[in-house]
Amino acid sequence: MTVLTRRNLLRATAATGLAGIGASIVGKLSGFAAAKPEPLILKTASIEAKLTDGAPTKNVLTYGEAGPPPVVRMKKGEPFAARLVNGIDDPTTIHWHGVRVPNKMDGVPFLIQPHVYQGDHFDYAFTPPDAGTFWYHPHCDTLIQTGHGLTGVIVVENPNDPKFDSEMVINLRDWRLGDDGQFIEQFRPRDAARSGTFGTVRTANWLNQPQYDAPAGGLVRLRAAITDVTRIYAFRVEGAEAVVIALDGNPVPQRFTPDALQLGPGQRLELAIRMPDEEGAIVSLRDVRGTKPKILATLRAVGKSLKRDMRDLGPLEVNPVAEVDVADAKHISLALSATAENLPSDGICGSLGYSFWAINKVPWSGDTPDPTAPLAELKLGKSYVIDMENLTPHLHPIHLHGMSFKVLSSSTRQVQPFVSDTYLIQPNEKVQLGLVADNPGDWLLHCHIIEHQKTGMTSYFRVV
Ligand SMILES: [Cu+2]
Repeated sequence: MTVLTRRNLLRATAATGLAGIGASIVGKLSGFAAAKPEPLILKTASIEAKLTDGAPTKNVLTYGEAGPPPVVRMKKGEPFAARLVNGIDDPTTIHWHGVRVPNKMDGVPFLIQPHVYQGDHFDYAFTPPDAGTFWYHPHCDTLIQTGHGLTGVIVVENPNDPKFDSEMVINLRDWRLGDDGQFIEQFRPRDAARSGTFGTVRTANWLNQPQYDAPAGGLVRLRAAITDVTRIYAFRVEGAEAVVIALDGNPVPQRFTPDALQLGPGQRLELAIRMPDEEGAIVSLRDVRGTKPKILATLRAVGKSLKRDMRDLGPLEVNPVAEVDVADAKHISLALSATAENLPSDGICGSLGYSFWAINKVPWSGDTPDPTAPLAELKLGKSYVIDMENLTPHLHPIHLHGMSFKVLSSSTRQVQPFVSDTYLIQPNEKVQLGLVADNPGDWLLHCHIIEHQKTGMTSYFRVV
């Protein structure tokens, strides 16, 4: 039996020769790349930041020199480049969550790329095929590095989008801080085995309930990303007409009012909000989940009313995601469960020292003949339907790297056929997700409650 070590895993991955770019949609688009753009420098740093009313918090991590990681802007179909420079003590990488990049740009250490150690750099370059709201974060030591701040929002612009009067980008996340405003332990095993360990301080753009100005009577495009490691939100807007126009980077087939709309870590919400006509009127974005509802951020109407109408807004352009051929699709069954095992395991890029969760009864890395084997091998260009069942009493935002899927059906609720990279599966729900395996390489599939990911709910698909 092969013993899993990080070195072995990297070697195994290199031996498959899958890291290169094949005839994928992403590859095709990036094949016509124009002039090489100047790379955006994303340098990790450990800083002090004001996150509470008390003393500044030490050992906060960011990209840049101060404040939250920048909103990274890209253009659909145009080459993008970034240089990750590692200025912190621990090794890191960048994963571009939801962006369909070539495999070698996906930022998963050991499976795909080596670690970037302190003082080193790594150049990322790709052409985003889809417009929408995405986000970026490390994919190593994820609980600590994202828990301490390394989560930024990506906006991929499309010149064909309808015109809004204002745009807001909101990065939603918590911090595990004690009364003195300093970090406390990032997780508790008993919580990791349930819905995860929650933060103690909740923020939007690293602020407690920030307020932003927006034109009275205008149309606002609000882009929110849940970059927290644990928290599931239930969104509602008060004080204005608001409709969901996109989820997880893709336009929704039918717009709807967010009425306690549940979204989990890794997911993104795009709203069109029609501001009130009266100057000074306040619109609030709320999380109404659980016993402690929270106003996340507010918008204040300013100026003379622009008198816009929600019906002025044309549709968002659909992203070029291949249509799944359901009749011809091969089915892949995935059962999400708790595991009775409680053994330390060396998962991809570190472990929390526990194993609480499993996919098809195998916690990563499980006691299988080949612990580095993929969950399934998919044929390039073929259609697949993932039949995913949640056997646990908890919700899990399951995220697939590298490819988008379409939600086909659910056993427990009416679902729109929306396109996504992250599905928040409910307890006892069975869901069918359709996809075309059009991007070659090794692609992680994992729960985005990071403690669940790190204690077994992780695996990967291989597309060849
Ligand atoms: Cu989970």
